[in-house]
Amino acid sequence: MREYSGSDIRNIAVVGHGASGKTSLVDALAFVSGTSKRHGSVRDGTALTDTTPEETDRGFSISLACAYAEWQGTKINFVDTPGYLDFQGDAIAGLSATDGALCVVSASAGVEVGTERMFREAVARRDPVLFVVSMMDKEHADFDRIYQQIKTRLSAKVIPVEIPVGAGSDFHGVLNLFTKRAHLYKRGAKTGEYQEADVPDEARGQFDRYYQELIETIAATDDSLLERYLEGGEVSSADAVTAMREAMKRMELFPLFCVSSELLYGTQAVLSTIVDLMPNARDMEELHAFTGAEGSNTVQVHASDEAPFCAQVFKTISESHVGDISYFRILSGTLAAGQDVYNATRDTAEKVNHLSIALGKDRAEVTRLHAGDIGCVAKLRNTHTNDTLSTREHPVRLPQIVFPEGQVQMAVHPANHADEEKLQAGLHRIHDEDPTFELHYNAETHETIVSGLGERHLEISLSKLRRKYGASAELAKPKIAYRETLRLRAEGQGRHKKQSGGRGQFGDCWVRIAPLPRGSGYEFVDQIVGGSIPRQYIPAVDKGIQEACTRGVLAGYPLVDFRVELYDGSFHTVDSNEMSFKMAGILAFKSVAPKCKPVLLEPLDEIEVTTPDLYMGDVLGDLSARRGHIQGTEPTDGETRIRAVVPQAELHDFASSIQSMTQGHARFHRRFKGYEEAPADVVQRVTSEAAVHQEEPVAH
Ligand SMILES: Nc1nc2c(ncn2[C@@H]2O[C@H](COP(=O)(O)OP(=O)(O)OP(=O)(O)O)[C@@H](O)[C@H]2O)c(=O)[nH]1
Ligand SMILES: [Mg+2]
Repeated sequence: MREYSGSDIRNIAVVGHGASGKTSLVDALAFVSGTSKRHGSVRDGTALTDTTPEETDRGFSISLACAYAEWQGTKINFVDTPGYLDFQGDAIAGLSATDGALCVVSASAGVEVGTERMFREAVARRDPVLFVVSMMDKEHADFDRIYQQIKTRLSAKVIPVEIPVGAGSDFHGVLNLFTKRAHLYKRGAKTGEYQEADVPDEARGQFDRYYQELIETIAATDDSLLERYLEGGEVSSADAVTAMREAMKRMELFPLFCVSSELLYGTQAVLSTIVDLMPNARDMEELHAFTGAEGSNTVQVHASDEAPFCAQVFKTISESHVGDISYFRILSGTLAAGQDVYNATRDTAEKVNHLSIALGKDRAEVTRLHAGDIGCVAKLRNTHTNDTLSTREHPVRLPQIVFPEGQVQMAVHPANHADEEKLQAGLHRIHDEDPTFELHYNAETHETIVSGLGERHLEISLSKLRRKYGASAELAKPKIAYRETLRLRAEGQGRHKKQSGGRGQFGDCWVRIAPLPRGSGYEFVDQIVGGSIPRQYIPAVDKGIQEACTRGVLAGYPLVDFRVELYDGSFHTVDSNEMSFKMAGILAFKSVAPKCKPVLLEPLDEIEVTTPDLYMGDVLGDLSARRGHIQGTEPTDGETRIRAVVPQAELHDFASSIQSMTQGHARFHRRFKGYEEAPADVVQRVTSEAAVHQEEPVAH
């Protein structure tokens, strides 16, 4: 393969709703370009960019994958992204690594919530977007209807550039409005071969209507073109293409195309259009990177071969027998096979032994890649998603990709105890591959908690864990970290005495226990005067109480926010020791705390839901049904932001219920707020559960 420099490279993310036909389109584009030798299919598990067992078994994409096509002297790098919300992290990573997006809309399903989300994401990043109506061969495929849907639901600036000839089983060609030429396919053929022809009679009416609209729309984006057009002059197709490319950069126009990836109709035209209309990799927006491993100064990064090398790793995937593969985009400079590089994010030296470009799971080795290109390298020692590779001489860190936050939390338990170590190591490896999969240990409930973008995300992450790292685990509802506190003050004695022949044990203390405001924690006050307890034993009493309060008196949850005053006691010159006074502290806590009117505290989260107004009533109702307190609502741009405080115990299935209630339109953030006294029915339930599980302590 020849070397491509940035001006001959296009980097394109393929985005859209789940099952809209992205993976099939990438396969078809790579095949008709001649880069890939076989026309694969998602249904048979042979598509170029759905390759892991998790993907081929289920028939949808889970992680991003790269492929490329060489077309008209240009290399087009595709990043196929998953459409399901649960795997949105990789769609974001895909957009971050590219300069433009193909937004795929199925001709039968139309605009869906994932289409909307990814379109808005691309526009927010100022990436030109080209819409492709896929599956034009399917029954009920209706190009006009999809065009209107995109226009009303996504952007009035969408404009058809290529229209279908026929639809459904009669779909047999595409008509380009710029060139006024049709590509007509032999009905039913799947070779991608076509005949070029003038506008066929059957499409004449449609052509005239759309042509008029296209030229007027383009002219309206460019003053000199508009003048010429209004004066009756001809707008050449070269001028129209140039004006459209400029308007696309300004987010003023979004061209619309149509294809059938299954039949390969319209696919060559999409390739040519990407070359003509999408920005080349050299024209990328200027970036600022931080200098060095620690530095906070920034330097400008240009996609120039002459500048120092730097690249961003937007994905790492570990493959059995190969190890980690890091996918990166070169932002500046060039990279040669065998080159030493420096990971400034982790301050580690790395060597690029096998420099490759990916075509699905196949990798072709190359000797050099230029600024703007996308490549991959196997077996870096300590490089993960979001790291910057640069050089020792010019170390920089690029701004990081911001991944969506976790929406669902589950506890994860090893299927058997022997797997515990493998499980922990494997979970960390999965996090390294997929930053939206996170884990932490909850010391209060003694559980490892994993979080992700949806239940399916967590389940599939565990299948990966089993296959790649041989660790079986199960997901469970996380235990709630209740706590206890006290309402009243009380006092009393703890006396430990043991005489069992030889030296005995003796410790005796008197304490007052009093509640403290929420969040104050624990205080110990030494009020001993006159040496009723010798100095050296006082910390032991404190220690005993701290140990005892990890298991509260109501339901065995840690008791917090109280003060202990140690005001009296007695000792024995021979039998007293630290151990005896620690025991006395434990006994004092056990006898006094129950007299202080213990209460149960439950953890609460602050939730911020943003939902289209249409669903606001349902969301408010759902939050109230979860014992949520609505703090306020704020309108934002056709949507409403609702803030509420909701007990964690009620939030377990919140993510899936809110998604189904709002058809995937709502987004939410959740963060820990604090503890509040639990209502009587919760206390009743928790204490009776604790009574049942008395043998399995919640906290040790
Ligand atoms: N008839 C027909 N079916 C298609 C076409 N393109 C895709 N399909 C089918 O539609 C389904 C979804 O296609 P995919 O390519 O997996 O869609 P995707 O957008 O990659 O889906 P996710 O990876 O889940 O986001 C598969 O069963 C494909 O075989 C097409 O042009 N014609
Ligand atoms: Mg896919």
